[in-house]
Amino acid sequence: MKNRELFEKARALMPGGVSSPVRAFKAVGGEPVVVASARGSRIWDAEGREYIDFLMSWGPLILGHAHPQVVRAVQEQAQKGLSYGLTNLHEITLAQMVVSAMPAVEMVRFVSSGTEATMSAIRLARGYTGRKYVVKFEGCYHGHGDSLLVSAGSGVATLGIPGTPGVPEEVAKLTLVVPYNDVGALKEVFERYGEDIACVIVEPVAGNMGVVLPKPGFLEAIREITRAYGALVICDEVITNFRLSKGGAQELLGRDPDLTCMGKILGGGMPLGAYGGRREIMEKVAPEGPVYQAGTLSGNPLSVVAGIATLEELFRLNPYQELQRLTQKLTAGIGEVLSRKGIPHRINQIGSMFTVFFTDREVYDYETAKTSDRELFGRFFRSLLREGVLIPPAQFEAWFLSTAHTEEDIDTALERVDRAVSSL
Ligand code: KE4
Repeated sequence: MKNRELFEKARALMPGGVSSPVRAFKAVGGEPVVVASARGSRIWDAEGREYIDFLMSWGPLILGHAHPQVVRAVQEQAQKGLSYGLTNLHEITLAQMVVSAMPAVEMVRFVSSGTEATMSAIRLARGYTGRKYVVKFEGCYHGHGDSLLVSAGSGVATLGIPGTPGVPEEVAKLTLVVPYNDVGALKEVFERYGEDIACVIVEPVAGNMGVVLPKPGFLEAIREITRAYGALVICDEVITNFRLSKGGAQELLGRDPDLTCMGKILGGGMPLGAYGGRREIMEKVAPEGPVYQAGTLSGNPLSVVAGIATLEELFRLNPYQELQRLTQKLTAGIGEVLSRKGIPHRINQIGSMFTVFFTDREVYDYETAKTSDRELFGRFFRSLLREGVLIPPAQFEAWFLSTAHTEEDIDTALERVDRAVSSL
């Protein structure tokens, strides 16, 4: 059955034919792809067409699709049961691996998604400080929790959704939004609300307005200002945990956060999130403390063994330099093609994640990210898809490489990029 027919069936049964908005290709046009299988750096649609994959399921698959060790771990665990509803051996193993890898995390609580991690961390920060305001940065996306769908990035930005339909203004007004990388604006909001601000939540490297890097001093300023006012820093590492280094962005960029949110790579492609941080804060979480958070499938053994297998292989390989080298080869090649065609562009890259913006402006926050020519991005996306390259179907997202992407994959991808750009 063709993608189109399948998608029509999907659309009749699920809003937009998808289980998550960005998968509907609304921002880029063209026929959404229905996936049949994937392995390593490749993914196949229902029509048997093969793509080199730089979407990589939005970040979890740093070892590539269907890594044998991860698949084997899940298969073996499945024989022993899919869910117990009580603490299982593997949760203890993974909790130890997380605490050992991220010094700012002394205790951790597993949940089933990044959204659950961030919404729980916000509740914990409010419960611990007794304060109600939350500060986030424009264009950052922290999942679809009510308090965080205010001027969010990712799918909210991509679809141009105002960000708060269904979220009462009484809730939305407790979220204060400032531009990313704008220390002055952050200082102003603290001068006005400081004593009532529970926390600042930040993507230490933004991935949801496209990749945007923190300017020197930005993360330090967040730490200093929050400390001065007694507010907590929540570092949202759902994308960056184990992506940029074993200790995530905070290992590279320091600034010991009070709480850290994790997901994606943590579960190796299975549903898993976590939040953790300083023991004196985490001990406020039920049943130890009064801040309630729960979940039937939290710490699920299948997800946890997938995470353990992923991190064990990742730590054994320590592939970060090689991932950076291959990624920079790809971004340099894309830059050459676009320059040769006289197409204005900016490529923001760190480690194995990057975004191509079609603008001649430096992109350092959401406003400058929005100067990208999104109509051109849509044509670029569709042209790449025709050539057999899958990238995120949205401008305000990150492309990802994995240890399964080879030198040949990058060379082939660059040939396909050249053909795709020629037909723009
Ligand atoms: P999930 O609930 O989607 O597992 O995680 C939410 C989340 C939290 N924090 C950050 C920094 C995130 O990037 C995300 C989710 N990322 C999006 C894409 N950038 C997931 C893709 C989607 O929404 O379908």
